[in-house]
Amino acid sequence: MKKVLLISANIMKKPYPVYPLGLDYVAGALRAHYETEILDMNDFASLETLGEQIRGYAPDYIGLSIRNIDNTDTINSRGFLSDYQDLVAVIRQNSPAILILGGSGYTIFPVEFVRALDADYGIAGEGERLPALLHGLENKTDVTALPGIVTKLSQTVPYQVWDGDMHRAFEPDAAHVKYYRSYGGMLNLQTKRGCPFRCSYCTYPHIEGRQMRFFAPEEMAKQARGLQQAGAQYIFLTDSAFNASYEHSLQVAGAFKEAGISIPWGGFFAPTVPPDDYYKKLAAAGLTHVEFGTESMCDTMLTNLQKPFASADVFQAHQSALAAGLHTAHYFLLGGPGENEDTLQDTLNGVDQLERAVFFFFCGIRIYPHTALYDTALREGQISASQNLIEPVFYRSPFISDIEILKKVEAHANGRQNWLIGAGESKATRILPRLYGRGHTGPLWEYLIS
Ligand code: B12
Ligand code: SF4
Repeated sequence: MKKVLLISANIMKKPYPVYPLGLDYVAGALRAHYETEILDMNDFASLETLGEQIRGYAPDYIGLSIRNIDNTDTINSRGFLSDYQDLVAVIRQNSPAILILGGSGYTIFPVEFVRALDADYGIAGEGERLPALLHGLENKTDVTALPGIVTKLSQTVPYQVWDGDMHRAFEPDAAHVKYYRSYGGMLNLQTKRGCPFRCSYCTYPHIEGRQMRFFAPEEMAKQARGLQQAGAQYIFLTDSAFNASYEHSLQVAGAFKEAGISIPWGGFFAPTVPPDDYYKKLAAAGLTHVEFGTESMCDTMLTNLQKPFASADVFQAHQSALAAGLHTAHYFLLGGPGENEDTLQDTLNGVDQLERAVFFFFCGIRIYPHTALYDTALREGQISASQNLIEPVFYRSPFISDIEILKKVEAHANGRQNWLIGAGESKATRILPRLYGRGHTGPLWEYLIS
């Protein structure tokens, strides 16, 4: 059997290290025909140790997973391209294997990354296509005819969501699983792919597709049990918006309850008006943390950002989550098209009315290709069509600067510790390692709610 080494390149540890779930799916797709191993850069002290591991395994192919491109923070913006270039240099020094890129971040800039990292191939979108690429290479067929395949000569990428089987290969004894167990104990799980909404700045529908593809609730409960037995202390559901289907999310919660999942879990939610007792039912099945992608409390801005709800809906969703006894957080994206002093003030006033929650404020919205915001920025001359956006570029509202937004939010927050501005890195850096060190588990932002 030929050998595939799958490497997760992500070493970002904030807000906490993230288990490389995508590679479990890639390994699941390869398992029948290839010997496969996963190496996680979070679990390596140095690039030298990585070199030794690569030589020892002697793979025929190396799949490199690129999750993050940058930290998406206007205040302390940091891109990771040069780190990935260093990593690829070590891979190339230690192996003649064919190098293939993939991952969620990669999918946003597939052609740019293959060139910048001098990789042999890339797969934009789902890695379940990797076996088809490898078969094609082995049988010397034209692999560029496959959807999502990128070479150094590609100009554009024919993209299509995967409609075949999807299997997660989770190895409870793998070295990297131990790493996450020892650092916060958080593992993750995906209950569906795709987001049907059209928020103007968001890459998720491009990465995962617009049509929701659901995993069977019983299969999800089985996976959750596997994670629990492997020592997970908390499960993050990585769905773009877990409640994008109220029906399916309730079925998943029901299956968790039935399967006796006893560890807490959480995920991203859209603050749309929930059906009666929705959050109570989820809480009864173990949901503890709700992270709302709220973005603004001003209706004009919610419309401009093409959000599928209004500020009145946010209040209802919030109250309903609180009534269910859940820890609640809201994320805000400030500085989008049309943001000005008044819209910002509306948001700040609205946030004041959301009790007992944590608020994460991002000032300035990252511009990504394949989004409506990209088209707006292009029209307004903020970017050019030929511009490479791997190095982060943020949308600037013509009516208020990021600095003014930041100052206004900071003044309004007035030191309240549940208002995290920017990526909230300094507060998180101070607090999180201490809490994890004392054996606390999960996302832990609830400790900021006074
Ligand atoms: C869930 C999530 C989070 C959660 C993770 C919680 C957890 N414990 O898992 C939280 C909230 C913590 C989070 C944090 C951050 N996130 Co985030 N997150 C996501 C999200 C929504 C899903 C990722 C996921 O797990 N998907 C499910 C798995 C199954 O899919 P996958 O990993 O994409 O893998 C598939 C394919 O990509 C492919 N594939 C993957 N690897 C490989 C390798 C090869 C060789 C091949 C061929 C294919 C392949 O095949 C897989 C199966 O189909 C994505 C957006 C999205 N919809 O993808 C953003 C996303 C990854 N996040 C992003 C960012 C920026 C961040 C933060 C930096 C934000 C911040 N400033 O704090 C942090 C970084 C955290 C860290 N330590 O790394 C960006 C990355 C792009 C960028 N600009 O860098 C994304 C893409 C969102 C966006 N803005 O576009 N995130
Ligand atoms: S912001 Fe959330 S709800 Fe909107 S398109 Fe993105 S994932 Fe979907």
